Formats: sequence, C-alpha cells, structure tokens
Amino acid sequence: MVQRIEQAGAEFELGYWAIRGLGQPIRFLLAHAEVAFSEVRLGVNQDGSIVADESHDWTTHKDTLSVPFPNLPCLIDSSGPAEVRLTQSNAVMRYLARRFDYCGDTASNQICIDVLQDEAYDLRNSIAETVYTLGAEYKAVFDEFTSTAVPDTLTGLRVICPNGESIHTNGLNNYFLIVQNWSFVFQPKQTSFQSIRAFF
Ligand SMILES: N[C@@H](CCC(=O)N[C@@H](CS)C(=O)NCC(=O)O)C(=O)O
Repeated sequence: MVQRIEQAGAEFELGYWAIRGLGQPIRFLLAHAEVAFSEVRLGVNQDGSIVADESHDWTTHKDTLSVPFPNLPCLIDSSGPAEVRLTQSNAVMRYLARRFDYCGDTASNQICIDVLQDEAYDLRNSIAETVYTLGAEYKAVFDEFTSTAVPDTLTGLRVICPNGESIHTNGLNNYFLIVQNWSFVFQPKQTSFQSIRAFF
C-alpha cells in the first residue's frame, strides 16, 4: 500500500517516502510557486499508518515509474503536451526552477545557485551520515562533521555572500528552499542530533 494525496486539478505528482528527506525541497518549491501537486507517499498506508514492509512498497511502485533510473523522489509533470517523468532530486529541482523562474536571472546568479544547490546537497548528506551513525562510531563521525563540513560550508558562504546578502530570483531561490530543510540544525536551541535524526 501507499498513501495517495490528491489535489484537485494537479498536473504534477511527486512520489517519495512519507518523510522530509530529498522530497521536501521539491515540496517547498512547488508550494512556493503555488502549483497544485499530488503525492504518492511510500512506506505508509492510506490512513498514514506505517507499513510493515516498506521495501515491498518501493519494489512494487518502482515498476510503475517508467523512467530510465527508477529512484525516489520521482516527479511526473502532466501539464504539457508530452508527459515529463524524472528522478534525481537535483535534476527535479532544476527542472522546476527553470519552469517557475527560480534558477537565477543572470548568468552569474545561475552559476551561484547551481553551486549552492549542490553544496547544500553535500552538506545534507554529511548531516544524514552523521545522524544515522549509531553507537561507538558516532563521536568520530560527529567530530569529523563539526570540524570539516560545517566550517567549510560557512567559509564558502562567506565568500559567496560576503555581506550576508542572498541571491534572489522570483523572491526566493533554490538554495533557500533547500537550506530550509536543514537550517534548523544551526539554530541555538537545536542541541540533539537524535532529534535531527527524527526530523529527517
Ligand atoms: N541521488 C539521488 C538519491 C536518491 C535516493 O537515495 N533516494 C532514496 C530515498 S532518499 C531511496 O530510497 N531510493 C530508492 C532506492 O534506493 O532504491 C537523488 O538525489 O534523488
């Protein structure tokens, strides 16, 4: 079973697990662009209860996707004359960014946003690796994260946005959408990586 969340008139459909993960920036972008979209959420039943075997959800759903590289998230856009189906979360974000004018209005802004998007993805992966490491190995992975990934990211951000300004396009940008997904990590009140693990 999967959970289907239908929106009236939706021409976009997002397939993903019933978690934030790599799907949330796509949800943010569609929501900000005020685009109706339906969702297929795997790993939960229609009533939201967790399925006993989520891998069965995926193996069954995977066969219906008709994409060269089946994966999650997967976006289906039925708004044009030819249906578009694509996977790879950053490819989905860029596709939607081009479509809804979030990809930067000058060549240098476009480069900047592309770089920041991939940096955000890498940092997100570092966070995920850290919070999903349990037991005795956790401290070493956490120390590595705080001594390399965090300062490297902050250094890069200071170079790219020296005065703390952001790069706006259509009132928002890809980077902001993605950063929204993990910015809470840097909030002073957020002290427990256990709670971050739950968030993902
Ligand atoms: N690079 C891919 C990674 C996708 C990925 O790892 N998706 C996970 C969920 S976050 C998944 O469960 N994929 C299905 C699979 O691994 O078979 C992307 O950015 O979309």
